[in-house]
Amino acid sequence: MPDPVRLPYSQLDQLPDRDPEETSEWRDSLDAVTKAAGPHRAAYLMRRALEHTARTEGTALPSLLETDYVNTIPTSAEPAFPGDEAMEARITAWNRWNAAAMVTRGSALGLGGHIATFASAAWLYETGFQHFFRGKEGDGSGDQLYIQGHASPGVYARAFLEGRLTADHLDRFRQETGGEGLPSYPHPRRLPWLWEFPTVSMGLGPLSAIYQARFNRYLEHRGIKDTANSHVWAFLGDGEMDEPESTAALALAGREGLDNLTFVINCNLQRLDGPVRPNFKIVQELEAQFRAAGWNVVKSLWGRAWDEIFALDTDGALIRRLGETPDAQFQTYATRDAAYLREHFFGANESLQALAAGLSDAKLLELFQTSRAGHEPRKVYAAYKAAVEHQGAPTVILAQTVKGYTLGAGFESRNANHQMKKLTMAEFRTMRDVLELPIPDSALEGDQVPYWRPADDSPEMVYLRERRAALDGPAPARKVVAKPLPMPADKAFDALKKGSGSQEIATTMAFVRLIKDLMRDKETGKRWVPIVPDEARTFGMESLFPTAGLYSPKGATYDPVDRDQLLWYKEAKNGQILNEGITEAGSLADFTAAATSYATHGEPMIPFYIFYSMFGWQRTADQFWALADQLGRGFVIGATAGRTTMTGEGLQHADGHSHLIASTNPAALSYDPAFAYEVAVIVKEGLRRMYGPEAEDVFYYLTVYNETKVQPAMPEGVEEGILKGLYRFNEGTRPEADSPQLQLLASGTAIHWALEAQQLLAADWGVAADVWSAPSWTELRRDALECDAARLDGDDRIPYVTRALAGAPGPVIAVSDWMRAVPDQIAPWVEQDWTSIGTDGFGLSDTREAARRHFGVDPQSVVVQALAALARRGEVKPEAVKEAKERYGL
Ligand SMILES: Cc1ncc(C[n+]2csc(CCOP(=O)(O)OP(=O)(O)O)c2C)c(N)n1
Ligand SMILES: [Mg+2]
Repeated sequence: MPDPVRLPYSQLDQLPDRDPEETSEWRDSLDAVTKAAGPHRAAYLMRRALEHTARTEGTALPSLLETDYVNTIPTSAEPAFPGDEAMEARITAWNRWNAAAMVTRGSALGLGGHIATFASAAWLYETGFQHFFRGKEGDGSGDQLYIQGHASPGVYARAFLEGRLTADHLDRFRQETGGEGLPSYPHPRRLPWLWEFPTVSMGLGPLSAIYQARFNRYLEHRGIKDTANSHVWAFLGDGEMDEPESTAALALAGREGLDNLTFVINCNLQRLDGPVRPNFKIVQELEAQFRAAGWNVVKSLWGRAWDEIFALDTDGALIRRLGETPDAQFQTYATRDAAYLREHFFGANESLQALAAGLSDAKLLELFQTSRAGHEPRKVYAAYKAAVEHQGAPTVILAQTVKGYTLGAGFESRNANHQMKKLTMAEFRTMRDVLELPIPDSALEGDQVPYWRPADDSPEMVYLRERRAALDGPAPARKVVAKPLPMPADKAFDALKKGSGSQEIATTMAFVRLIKDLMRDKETGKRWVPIVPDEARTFGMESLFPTAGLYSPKGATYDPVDRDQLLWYKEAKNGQILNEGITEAGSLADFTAAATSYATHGEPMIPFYIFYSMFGWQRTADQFWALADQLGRGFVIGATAGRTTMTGEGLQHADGHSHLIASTNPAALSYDPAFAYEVAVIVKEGLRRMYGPEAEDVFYYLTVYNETKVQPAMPEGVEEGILKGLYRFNEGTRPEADSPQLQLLASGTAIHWALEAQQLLAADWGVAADVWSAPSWTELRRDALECDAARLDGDDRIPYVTRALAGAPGPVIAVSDWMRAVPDQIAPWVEQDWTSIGTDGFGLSDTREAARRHFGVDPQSVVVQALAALARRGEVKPEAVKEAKERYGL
């Protein structure tokens, strides 16, 4: 059977042809046009017909996904340019110069940097700085700028002109260890007064920008802050668009009509190694993708030099040729002479040959080498204005540029230019001439190229300052206005500290109950931002639906299926819960926006993002890294944690390692609480450390389990131990005065295996074991590392873990539902004999008991390991291990 989808559309159309004669008349007239005036004319008429029909009321036609390879806004439709173009050209030229100079000067030390990216994008940034980007001195929020990482030298150069940085700073580009250095890329953690958003791990910027724009709406709809004036600008490379994260949330932005968001994609057609789409057209591909996702697309491709030849293109031959030329060919054209252009581009047909015959060689070179819309402030301004004024959809500007523009023939359009880190003095002299900078030859004779800045009272500097003042001060800028949150009342925490009586509850449930209570707090309740990627029911959070509501900018435009039930799925415009659907990356982007709202908007929010622990750190560790760079604060909850605790889900669900990944992130404080009261103590301390008067730039990672257990009441005096990561939960009793003794350390749900092993050891082997809860192996290790470092400086601090265990008799056995490397983190500072057991290897699906036996972490296996440790010390007889194995069937 032939593939039915390949049939002509006329045969697939579900609407019957009511008048085949009329249909064929239409077809015939199109044929006639094609014959008489060519296919381009026929296509033109079709487009006009589509447009006309779409405008007729009641006719829904799909819009075209691709337009011609020309500017969306023709010169005739450009708005008046409100700036002084010559003045701005001089300022841009300084920035180009200083950016290239700072990288070149640093390259002498072998430090590296990038020149070609900013060179191609200079006007894209400058037009924003002069006319659009709002600083924070107005409403405290301003615009949010996601700057392309490799363009940062240009942003530093501008900050230098503005007087925010000195020449000394520029000379400390990429030399951060001595203080006052400038980080290679936008890193808020390294330069927190300037950078707001880390972008250089490509793909994360665009994803974050979309969720930032959405979070701005959330803050507004929830009545927390009016963010209507904030615009999110994301500057991206065309190569960067290949990262899956770059396009992952386009549909969300389109669906929610985020007209407070603009993507500016610098389409220089090159990435690091070579062309982005050698045989294809990246601009056209992106146009179709963005349009399909509901975005407003503005293509800014050609400079004004092209206008006069477009006017000569009466039969559309030029537009067709532009449309069929692959990107890598354009790159080549930009480096060839006029004869090559006449032969290869215009030689394609007579029409084009005739067109080129009327053009000078100089004109041809101008067209192909430099005339790009992204190099012309009027065209960039027109695109930006269209973007900020467009309503109901986000805008993407596809700006065509030449990579390395103004850096001379050695750079422009060259495949290797991304990694070229310096200009020779001769190249600087040429650049000076091209940019018409008043730098005397004498200044370009030494071996170091100088920075250059006009006098403070020069018209350029006055203009620059006036423009920034009109736009609410400098940008990018990060500002933290201290606004500590009051601590919620103890009641909510106390409920957990009392224990669950005879009721069995999982730590996940305990956590959810706690948060539910905290969300009722009068002062801070509304600041909680619950985030969950479609697993709320799994974690028992559906009880939050009707009370907190699920955020939806449209509210609910339908009659909910479960409206008559208690726990109905209540969507609301002011809903508090962000349920993103199945996207951990999107949820973490949400979290990042909420976790940094204290700085971005001066409004501290308390996000908690709860996920299947396996799909958090493992999938999105790099985003957690960016979150830490961005100084985010909040609670991250890995639920259904542990390799063996979730029954039956198996290899790809069974997380036995996220704590190890989390331990690699210096801003993440990781905890694996065993009991509900530990959760309460940790969350309370988290609120104090992240939202109190001396707020720290950290976030918390807690793992919670779905195994129901009786939760004990909190013993006296254990709070410090919980927070530091270790405390003795109970002591074993020695049946005889000389019974062997040992220490069982456990975290998370493994505490219950240790407690059972404690009983077996006493009953079956006459061994007394103390049981310790270790809520944070990672924090214990960090403390120990700090102590080691302090010791080198003569400060004899003893690690907490060593002190806590000091004098505890017998060997130490550590057990958890994580791989051994997690508890092994503390082994060097434990003076006793050390054994760890854990769940190394791939998970599998089975009952909890069977899985634990398989990994050798169930209570009986703990007993065997304990006996082995004692046997090694001669404290039990050597045969005890074998006997125990037989007795327990291991
Ligand atoms: C996730 C990630 N992978 C790789 C890189 C290394 N890298 C930096 S820039 C670059 C090429 C960028 O090309 P494009 O996005 O087109 O930017 P352009 O400089 O051309 O504007 C690469 C591969 C990175 N920074 N991040
Ligand atoms: Mg590129």
